[in-house]
Amino acid sequence: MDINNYSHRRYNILTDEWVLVSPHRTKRPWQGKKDTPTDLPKIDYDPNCYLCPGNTRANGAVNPDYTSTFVFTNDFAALLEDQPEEIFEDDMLKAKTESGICKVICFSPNHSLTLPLMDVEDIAKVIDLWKKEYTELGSKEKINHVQIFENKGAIMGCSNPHPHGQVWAQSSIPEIVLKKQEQQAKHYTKTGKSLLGAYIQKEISLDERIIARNEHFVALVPFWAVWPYEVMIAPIRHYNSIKQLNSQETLSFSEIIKEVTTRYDNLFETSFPYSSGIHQSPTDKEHPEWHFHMSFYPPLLRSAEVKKFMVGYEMFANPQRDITAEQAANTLKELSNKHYSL
Ligand code: H2U
Repeated sequence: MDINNYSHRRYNILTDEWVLVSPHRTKRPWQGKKDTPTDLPKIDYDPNCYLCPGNTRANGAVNPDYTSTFVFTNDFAALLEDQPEEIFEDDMLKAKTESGICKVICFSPNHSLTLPLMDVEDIAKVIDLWKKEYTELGSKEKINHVQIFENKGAIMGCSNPHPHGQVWAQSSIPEIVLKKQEQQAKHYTKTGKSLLGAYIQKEISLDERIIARNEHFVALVPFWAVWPYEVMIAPIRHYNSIKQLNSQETLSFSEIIKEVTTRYDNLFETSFPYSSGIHQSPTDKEHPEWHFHMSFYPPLLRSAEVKKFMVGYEMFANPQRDITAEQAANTLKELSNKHYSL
């Protein structure tokens, strides 16, 4: 039976959630909103950019003349360090204080670059900084989880095209991470093996959704993908966190990030927007069940101007997609690995 001949639901083994898939809807006409496509910034240095080297940030702090990566504590942090541990409870009203540290990471001093346009060695330096922040923040007494992420493109709420990402470290383990932890722990307790590791082996044997692969990593459109061109990058070996990557594996991670983001840009010949994030072991204790992975959630659907909206049924009931994960994987796989602008 070809499941794609039917409207159907697919199960996400990592979150224990379902996505509704409607392959027959891909032909429906579109007369809705068009966004202006994102153009690549053309200047290496912007005197008005608060992330460029030597410039003054919104709160008056001055960036150093950095030549590689640069990290600083977010001047408008969503989480504050060392909050008192207080619980507020009034019948059914409940709240708790939450301590945390938010940082901004500049990937490069060059304002005009994005990950697909950076050298593999320079992306590796970003990964090394992610490792350092994960390790240092995670070792703090009040920090139990470190979320690394990037918002790319104005359409994703990114405030500035200068290549950068963020790190939010906090005392609680966030909801989505907890769901993934529970599913992985169930499998690990039963089999002594990684749930994601088993899934990756299945995907390698089927070869229907894999878009890139190297010695240490695979990149694939997950069977249960929600966003049209959602991609997951995962190490083939069962690593709980990015901390375990040696220098060769870090380069492999860097290569596959460059490959995925290059294919993304080539899809609609635009600087492809997305939110990406790394899910990995929380830092409260050892988590042998965790298999780290990096997910990319891009909003674009059928051109640089037409994005998918998570509205209506998706807001009230369940995520839904039209093009199948296999169609998306085929499209991404067939694109060139050389950036369209070069
Ligand atoms: P985006 O990645 O979503 O663009 O966010 C950039 C972050 O940079 C944002 O969280 C911070 C904002 O608080 N920021 C500073 O810390 N200093 C500044 O001078 C401007 C922006």
